[in-house]
Amino acid sequence: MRLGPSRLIILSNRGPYTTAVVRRRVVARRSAGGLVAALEPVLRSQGGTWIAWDDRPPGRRRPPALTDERGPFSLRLLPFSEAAASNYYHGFSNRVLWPICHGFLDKCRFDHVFFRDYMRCNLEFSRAAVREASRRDIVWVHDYHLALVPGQVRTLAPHLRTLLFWHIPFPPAWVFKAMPWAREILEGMLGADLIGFHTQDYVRHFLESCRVLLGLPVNEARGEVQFGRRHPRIIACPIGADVEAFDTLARRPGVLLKAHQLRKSLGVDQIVLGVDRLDYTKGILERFLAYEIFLKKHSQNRSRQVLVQVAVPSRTRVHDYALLRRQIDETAGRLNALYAEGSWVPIRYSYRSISRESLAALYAAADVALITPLRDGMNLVAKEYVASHTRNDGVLIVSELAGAAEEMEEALIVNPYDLEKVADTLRRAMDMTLKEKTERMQALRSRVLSRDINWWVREFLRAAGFSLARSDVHRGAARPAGVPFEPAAWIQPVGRLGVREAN
Ligand code: ADQ
Repeated sequence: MRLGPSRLIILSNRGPYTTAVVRRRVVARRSAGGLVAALEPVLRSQGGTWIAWDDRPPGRRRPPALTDERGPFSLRLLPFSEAAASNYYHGFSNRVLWPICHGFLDKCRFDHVFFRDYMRCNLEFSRAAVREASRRDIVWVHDYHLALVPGQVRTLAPHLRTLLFWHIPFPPAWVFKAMPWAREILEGMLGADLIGFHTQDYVRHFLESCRVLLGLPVNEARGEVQFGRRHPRIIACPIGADVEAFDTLARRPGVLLKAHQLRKSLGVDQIVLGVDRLDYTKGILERFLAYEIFLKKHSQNRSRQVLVQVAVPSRTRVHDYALLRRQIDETAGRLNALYAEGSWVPIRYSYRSISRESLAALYAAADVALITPLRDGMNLVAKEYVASHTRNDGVLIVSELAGAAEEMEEALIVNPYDLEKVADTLRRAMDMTLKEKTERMQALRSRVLSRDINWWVREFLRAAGFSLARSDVHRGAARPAGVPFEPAAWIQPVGRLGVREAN
């Protein structure tokens, strides 16, 4: 079966475009994420709607939600009041579901007002989906911000086919159970016909939660839950990176030149790289401490390497994130003050979002990628690093607590809490022979390249009973993100625009 006449109704917290002021006009630009790059072409070929939260800060002359009625698909941005949005997003999404799913119970704040507004905002999404979808359409819900949507859509329009993909980990039942609304969340998710996670472990945890918390019969072998008269299917479908984009960029002369200049300006033998959203789950602080152990152990050749860490601002309004930012700043400062020699400093740390071109140049320039999250659903940076090493050089060190580790056995796998071991593994990566590096990277590349973001879209829809021709998904790294996107269709009056953060 092909997708046929079905249109796609995509729901995600953040929309696929950001807005910017160009010559006093608001112009939409495509967001940098791989998800948008993969889904946009499918939406274009099938038609449909992307529904997201209108997270632009309120302003006196705020334009109505951007919509492109003339294009092959439209965009609906849902405005919420500031208080509701804050409880839904900063509150329940980021201070309840995010920490509990990553196993950080101490970071959770179980506030009933958060859940009340989460339910309300989810209901706005659900109503918008039901308004947009015709009987034949597919509603595809993304991530933990919208866990109640599948159940709400099923109540409002039982005939609609709903799919859910959960981008973060799903914790063991005894952890999930600590959340006072665990049962409501599970029931909401079970409104979907198909639920996807990155790994088989998360599938097992979810099934276990359905059995333990809801008392439902589950069939682990078939990945099925019996929920009333329905049998929602639960599968593992690991997301891939936007490989074509990074592979293409990393071969571009301009990007290679940038990588070369970077290496020259840093003036070291080896560059170790960390790239993350600034989040406590990413283990940046622990990485710095492991690097300090490395510096102490190998004091004779210290200035031969540098750790380049780029952190993109994220959730800056949440107190824990502001605190973490300060701790990371202070630790980088302390290490640089303590271990600097002449003009050499051990850590080059920057706190900003960078373009994909610069990211590809950094990946290409780095001898070692040190990807050590304390817990991560997948981690696309690890896959992007591999996609950018077109000459099969470079060493990947990856945390065993990231979903990515399951598919990357040729990487050097570490426990990010074991700082001594991380430091020793870094030494091992630096001393690795070219032959071993090449063999490992070749194996990693063949897997990362074949299971890219387009594979993931096809695979997930196939599991839902639809098939997509390869030509229906994105081909080529065609349009770099950030280039104005069909400006004529998108120009709106100027509103007050804020600085965007990641996720
Ligand atoms: P994230 O937690 O955001 O995603 P990740 O998968 O690593 O984590 O994706 C981060 C993305 O941001 C990458 O595509 C990377 O290129 C980009 N990025 C990181 N730092 C950047 C910087 N300084 N400037 C610009 N871009 C930067 C969530 C889950 C993950 C899961 C993904 C996809 O937490 O576990 O892999 O969704 O499902």
